[in-house]
Amino acid sequence: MKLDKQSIEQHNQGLTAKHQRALAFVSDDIPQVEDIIAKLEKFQIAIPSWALGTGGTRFGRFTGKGEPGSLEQKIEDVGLLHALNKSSGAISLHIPWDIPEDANKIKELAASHGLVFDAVNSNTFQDQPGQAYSYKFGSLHHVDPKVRKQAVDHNIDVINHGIALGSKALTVWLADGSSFPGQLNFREAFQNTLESLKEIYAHLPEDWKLFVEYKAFEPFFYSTTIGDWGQSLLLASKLGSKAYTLVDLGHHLPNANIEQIVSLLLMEGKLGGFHFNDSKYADDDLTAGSIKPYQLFLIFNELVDGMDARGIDHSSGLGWMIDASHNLKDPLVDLLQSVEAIKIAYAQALLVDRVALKQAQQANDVVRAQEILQHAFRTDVRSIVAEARLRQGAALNPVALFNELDVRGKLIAERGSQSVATGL
Ligand code: LRH
Ligand code: MN
Ligand code: MN
Repeated sequence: MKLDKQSIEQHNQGLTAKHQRALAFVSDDIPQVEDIIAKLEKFQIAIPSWALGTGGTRFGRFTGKGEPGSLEQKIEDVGLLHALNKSSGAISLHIPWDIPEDANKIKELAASHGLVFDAVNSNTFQDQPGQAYSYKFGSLHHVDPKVRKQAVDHNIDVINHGIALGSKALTVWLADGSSFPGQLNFREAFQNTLESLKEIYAHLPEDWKLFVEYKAFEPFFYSTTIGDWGQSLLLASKLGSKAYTLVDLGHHLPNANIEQIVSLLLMEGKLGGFHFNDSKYADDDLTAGSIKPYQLFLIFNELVDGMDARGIDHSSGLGWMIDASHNLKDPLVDLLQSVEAIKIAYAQALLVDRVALKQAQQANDVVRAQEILQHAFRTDVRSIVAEARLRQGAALNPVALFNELDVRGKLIAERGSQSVATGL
């Protein structure tokens, strides 16, 4: 299904008066509001192909209906999101979960929804049917060179799929690690990973990037071979100028100061991009901004502080993506909420009075510095984000319109009510 312009316009008309009141009220105190709206209009956040169906925990999956069963339907879903918010104009594929059989056809279909292809993701954390060697004990770090070669070849294959689709980056996330002390030699595992990544790096086209994603633990519980930003940065630095560290917000040990990590990676020119999600405990993969919105704001505060002159949209070269899992909410609604939370955090970060903050820092005026940040964070910028959407022809309230139009009901009518994820 596709959303027609008329339904969006009709929805917007119904909300215009209320929206204008809220916008006028907040804009009164924000002289640079037009600049903020222009920046929000440009900002796009990619949707991963694996987030469109029901996710789960290792204890179960609860079925969703009308979920996409093919790559074509996943593209259709991202197209719906993009029509509703005009901020989800890219899709990120996980291979082999989503193999584009006919790249040109898939590209054309995506383009018909206004979508491009973001980073491609390799998968050496699961065994695939017919695969010669198992990844039970790791992939790029494996003690057996034959396993490493299989994993390297898979990554090269993923790059080739990405080239055909017009992607410009490969994201490598490894489950490689150990669950018991003594199980592996840390240095050898790291060296093997580096050597394997070098082989993959050698196949990157000139204008591509390699994102090295880190994760503190899980699926292994004693060590992860790329366990934190230091290890990722070490690899990225040794690999070369096309390699960067990717920050997944859920991949840190509890209470890590992610905004500080972001600021230093940015300073070093090694920040590749983000996988946005939120968590209370670890890799909970919850809706962005649902648990720690202040942290999300502080991350954007560092981004704006470090690179606002360049602008932080896609032209900055950073990868912006959601990486969440949906077990309770409709995945499409959840993704709309995540995109909204990210844009709110960005808008709030643009409000920070940087001159005053600098002065407060220079004067060690702790109270003033806190006031400045919290003033921005506590400003209700929702109407500013909505105005950016309105100007792009998207919905003033995407979640409300999704429900008004019964989008899920229509998808169920089209695709059937059997869950693709569980067959129930
Ligand atoms: C690992 C991860 C990584 C994978 C995705 C499915 O926890 O965040 O980015 O590619 O989940
Ligand atoms: Mn991730
Ligand atoms: Mn994760």
